[in-house]
Amino acid sequence: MEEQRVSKRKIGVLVMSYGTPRSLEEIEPYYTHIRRGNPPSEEQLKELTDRYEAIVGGVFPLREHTNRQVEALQETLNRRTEGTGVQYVCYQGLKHAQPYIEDGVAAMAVDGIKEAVSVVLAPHYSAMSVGGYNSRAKEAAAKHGIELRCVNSYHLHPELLDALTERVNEQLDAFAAEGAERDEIQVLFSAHSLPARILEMNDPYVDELNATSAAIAERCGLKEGQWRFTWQSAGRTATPWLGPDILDTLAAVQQEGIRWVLSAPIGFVSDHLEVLYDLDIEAVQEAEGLGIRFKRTRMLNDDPKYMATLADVTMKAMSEASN
Ligand code: FEC
Repeated sequence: MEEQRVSKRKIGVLVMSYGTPRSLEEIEPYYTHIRRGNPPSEEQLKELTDRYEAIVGGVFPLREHTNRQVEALQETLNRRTEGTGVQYVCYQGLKHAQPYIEDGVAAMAVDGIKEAVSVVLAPHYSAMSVGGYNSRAKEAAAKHGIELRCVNSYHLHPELLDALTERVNEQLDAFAAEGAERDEIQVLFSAHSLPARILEMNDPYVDELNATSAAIAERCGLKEGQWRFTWQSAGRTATPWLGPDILDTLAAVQQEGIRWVLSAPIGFVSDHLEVLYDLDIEAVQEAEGLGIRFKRTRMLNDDPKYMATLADVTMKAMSEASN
C-alpha cells in the first residue's frame, strides 16, 4: 500500500488569492505592496485602517476564507482522485500578502513538485488581475524548473452558475417574503472596477462579467430591464476607472422608481473588505438615504459547487496538457 502511495504522480495546485493583512500593523506593508512599493500617505493609511476597523473591528475575514477554500479544494481533489495514480497537492499563493505567490511556488519546489496548475480565486480574466497573478506564478515556476499550466477563467462553469443562481433566488425569495413583487426587484451584478484603459487593450474582463450576469439572469427568469451590471470599489486614483459605480447606479435606479435592489457581487468569491465595507456599509447607507430596500447575495466562500468548479478546471488544465 505504502509503495503505491509513494509512486503516485504528484501535481501541485497553486491556489491564488488577493491576500489580506494579519494584523492592523500589517496594513501599511500590505497597502505599500498593492501600490507597487509606494507607501501610502498617512491620510490614505488611516482611511484604509478605518475601513478594516469598521467591518469587523480589525479582523481580516479574507484570510480565514482563503485558508478554508484551499483546504476544501484539497478535500474535493482528494475525493476525485481516490484510487487513481494521481495526487493533487494544494499550495496557497497570495498577491499582496504572505504567503506570496512566489512562496507558494517555492514550497512546491521544496516538496519535489515538477508539474503544477495555477488557479485564481476570481472567476473572470483581466490582464490587470488574473493575468498578473499568472505571470508571477509562471516566472517563479520557471525559476524552480516546475512546468506550470494556468487556468485563466471559469466564469461560465455550470456549477459556478448554479451556486450563484441559488444565491440570487434565495434573496429574491427573501424580498418576496417582505412584500416585493419578484419583477419589481432590480438585480445589480457587480465586480471590482479597473482603470478604463483596459477597454483599449482588447481585454475580456467586461465581456466575461456581462456573460456571467446574463447567464444568471436567464436562469433566474429575470425580465429584460430587471437587472444590470455595475462597477464597485474603484481605486482612489486620478486615472479614469470603469463606471458607473454602484453608488451612482443606486441613484439612477431610484430615479426610475425602483424601490427594491438586490446586489450580486459576482466578481468576488469571499466575504472581504470590498463586500463587507463597500456594499454592506457604503452602499447600504446610500440606499437607505434614497429610500431603497437593499439586500446582498451570500458569498461563495467554500460552497461545494464552487469547490467542484475549481476542481474541474484544475483537472481539465492537466488533462488538456497531457493530450
Ligand atoms: O479583504 C481584504 O483585505 C482585501 C479585499 C480586496 C480584494 C480585492 C480584489 C480586487 N482588487 C482589484 C483591483 C485593484 C486595483 C487597485 C486595488 C486596490 C486595492 C486596495 C485595497 C484592495 N484593493 Fe483590490 N481588492 C481588495 C483590497 N485593487 C485595500 C487599496 C486601497 C483602495 O484602493 O481601496 C488599485 C491599485 C493601484 O493603486 O494601482 C486595480 C481586482 C480585484 C478582484 C480580483 C481579485 O480578487 O484579484 C480586479 C478581494
